[in-house]
This record gives sequence, structure tokens and C-alpha cells, in this order.
Amino acid sequence: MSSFTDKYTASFMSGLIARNPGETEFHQAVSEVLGSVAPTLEAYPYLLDAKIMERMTEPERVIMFRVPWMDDSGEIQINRGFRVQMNSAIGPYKGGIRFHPSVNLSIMKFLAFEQTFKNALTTLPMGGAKGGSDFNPRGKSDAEVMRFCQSFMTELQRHIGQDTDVPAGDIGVGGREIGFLFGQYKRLRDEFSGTLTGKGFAWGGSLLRPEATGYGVCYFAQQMLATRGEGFEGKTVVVSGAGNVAQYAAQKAMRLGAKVVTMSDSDGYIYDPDGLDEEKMAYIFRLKNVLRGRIKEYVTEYPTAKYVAGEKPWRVKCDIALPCATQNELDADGARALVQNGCICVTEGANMPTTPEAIEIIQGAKLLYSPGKASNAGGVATSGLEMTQNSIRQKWTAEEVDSHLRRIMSDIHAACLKYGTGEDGYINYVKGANVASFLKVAGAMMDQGLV
Ligand code: NDP
Ligand code: 2IT
Repeated sequence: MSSFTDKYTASFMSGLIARNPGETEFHQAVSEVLGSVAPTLEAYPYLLDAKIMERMTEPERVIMFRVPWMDDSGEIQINRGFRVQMNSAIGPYKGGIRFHPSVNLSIMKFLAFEQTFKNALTTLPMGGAKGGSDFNPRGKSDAEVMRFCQSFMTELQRHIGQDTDVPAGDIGVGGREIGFLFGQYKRLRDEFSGTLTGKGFAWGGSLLRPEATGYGVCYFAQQMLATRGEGFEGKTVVVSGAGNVAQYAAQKAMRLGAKVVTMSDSDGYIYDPDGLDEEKMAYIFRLKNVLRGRIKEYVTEYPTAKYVAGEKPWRVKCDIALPCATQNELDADGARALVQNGCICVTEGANMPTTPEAIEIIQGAKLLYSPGKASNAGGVATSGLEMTQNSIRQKWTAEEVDSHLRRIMSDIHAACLKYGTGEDGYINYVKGANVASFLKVAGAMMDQGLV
């Protein structure tokens, strides 16, 4: 690193930390981007004069609100709601809503910051945002989830709109929650519009949106593997998570000929040495999406598999790892285990699942490694396709959506190659994704003046 890069990064980060104390996930996300783009800033000093990084790290708007609701026993509950509208330089704010007890301002800001760059990579006109609540949907009845969603939307509705801000799902927010949120939005605003994505197919949703993030992860991994003449066929794959992204990443990897041997949740992981097949996948879909059960129940149904409580799956020998659960789930020990066991490719499905130390280990060992903002962008890209279909009042076939998704993932891969290929030929996907998206967002901000 040049002395400029070192000095600029250190002084920028100390200012950011002073202005945003305690927001460790936000600091981590900014620091990763800054590590990639500082040389670009040095090369284009007018971006420094324009204080472009200072502007990009200050949300355009943060909304924090009370979400009161009544549980089934009649007790009053209070949660905190958030929407961070980070950047609208290239389109209306766009990004998911997360319901998880860990949600706080730092997590919302890191996710909205990442989303800005991810959305820029999709090639579609979408700005960056994220929202959510510390509400825990686990163990709640459908009626409780509905009342919570209605209360959450009663406030959120005044800040969003199809040309303003278009939320979607994330952890804890799937088809059921989007339905309740959409119903309340429509009722309060008297408007049937594309203001949310991830809608049911019968009421404005796009085919393949549920599958898109996980499928996109595998399409991206295919492109990464192809740079080394490899593919999924015959490879052993470790997946973390058992939610939306993990399920469809596992299904696609399996259909591409890989043996998927693990899935997990926050309590532990299952290891199936024979690998998942269509029947086992159907069981998992029902277990997680209909019965809302825990992944450990898999071993009751398939006793040749084992359940490992309290652990993450990274010590299981594999060729390809797909972290698809949550931030910072793959740490230095996990990364070392993957490298030692001969893993060749880590493709992120979750947002920021790999810690900075783990990224250093994985890239140091020259594994293929892609950050979520590149490899999980298929979800929001297909949300963008849902917005297009809503605007033109048409429905595309699954084949049409899939072909757009494949093209977008391939364009993102090409952008990573363009800006991330080093002199030794090693592709630094982190640098590639950060520089490509930074240049796009920065250019749009410069064009639009000081706003
Ligand atoms: P889901 O709620 O469907 O599933 C989340 C999964 O991750 C569950 O298995 C959950 O286990 C596990 N998990 C959640 N929080 C933790 C935690 N703190 N520690 C360990 N495990 C945890 O969410 P999604 O599949 O939609 O999202 C997964 C990741 O992908 C997130 O990082 C999300 O931001 C990202 N993403 C999602 C997109 C989408 O379209 N849905 C698009 C792009 C990225 P448990 O049940 O025990 O909590
Ligand atoms: O992190 C993400 O990209 C998402 N949760 C999807 C956002 C969206 O608007 O589809």
C-alpha cells in the first residue's frame, strides 16, 4: 500500500469511528470498501476534494420508530423499527427488511452501505437502503407476526413508495411477512403498486424471486470456478444457514452435480455424508418454510446424517463453501480449516459473513473468494426485475427471469475481473466489486452536484 492509502485510510476511519461510536459492523463494512478504493481516490483527487467517501458514509436519511403491538396473551410489546436510506444516486432506495433480535443501528447501516454498492453492480437503477426491527419472529404465531407487520408498516408507509424506496425481505422476512406488510401498505395508501418486492406471484411478485439469491450465488460461483477450469460437478459443498438463501443455493449446487453435505442454523449444523437429493431438499423446504422447524430435525428423518450442536460447518472437508446465514459467521479458525482441508472456492451468499481476518487467510492462500455484494446480488437484481414487471404491468416467464439473472451475474463477474485482476493473475473479487461499484456511485453523485 502507498503511504497515501495508509494515511488516508487511518485518518478517515478514525473520523468515522468518532462520529459513529460503537457501530462495529458499520466500521467493518466501510473499512473493507475503503481498503479497496483508497488507491482510486488517490488517482482521482477531485473525488477527495468532493469528500465523496464522507458523503457515501453518511446516510441520506435514518428513520427510527416505535413499533407497539399486542401479543396473543394480550400483553403489550414494544419493538424498535429502522429504515436507513443510504444513497439514492442511481435510483430509488432499495433493500431488504430484517427481523432479528440482534438488529440495531450499526447492523442497519452496514447493510444499507453494502446494499448501495451491490445494487450498483446489478446494472439496474437502484439506490441503497436497509430496514428492520429487533422483533424476533421465532416462536411467534401467524397472528402475532401479522399484528407486528401491520404496526411496523403503519409508520414505514410514509417513508416509502415505488419511486422513493422499495423494501423486500431479508433475515426473518419472507413471503409471509411481505404479504402482511403489503396488505397494510395497500390499505393505508389506497394504492396497489410495486412498493415492495418478493410479493406472492398472484399479487405482483416475480417468478424466481424466492430462488434468485441462492441461484445467483451458484451462477456466480460457476463463473469463479470456470476461471480455473473447474465447475460444480462432483464437488463437495458446505452450506451454512437453512433459510431462503441457503435453501436455494443448496438446491442449485445439487442440481449442478455437486454433493451438498451440510446446512445449519444458529444452534448447529447437520452433516449428511451422502449429500442432499431432491427428496431431502423437499423435506428441508417443508421443515423450514411450512412447519418452521429447526435443522436438527433433519437427522430424525435421515438417521445416517449427524447433527453437531453449537458448531459451524467449516471444519467439514469440502471443495466449495457457501456461507449463507449471517454476518461474521466465518472466522479465522473456520477459514484456516477450509484452507487446510483443500477448499478451492468461498462464495458468499450472506452479507459480510467472513471476518476481515478470515478474508486475509482465504485470499492469502489464493482461494477463489467473492464478497456477498457481488455474489448475492441476484436477489436484489431479481427484485429490480420485479419492479420492471410491475411498472410495465406484465409477467415474465421463469425462463425469461432466469436468463436475465444469469446475464446479470455474469456482468457482475466481468466487472470484478476488470477491476480486480492483479499482475499475478489472481482475481481479487473484493477489490473488483468495490472499485467497480464505487466508480459508478461516485460518478452519479458528482453528476448530481452537492446534494
Ligand atoms: P432467513 O431468515 O431465511 O435465514 C437465515 C438463516 O441464517 C437461518 O438458518 C438462521 O438460523 C441463520 N441465522 C440468522 N442469524 C443468525 C445468527 N446470528 N447466527 C447464526 N445463524 C443465523 O434469511 P435469508 O436466507 O434471507 O438471509 C441469509 C443471509 O443472506 C443474510 O445475511 C441476508 O442479509 C443475506 N441476503 C439475503 C437475500 C434475500 O434475498 N433474502 C439477498 C441477499 C443477501 P436461525 O433460524 O437459527 O436464526
Ligand atoms: O441483502 C439483500 O440484497 C436483500 N436482502 C435483498 C434486497 C432486495 O431488495 O431484494
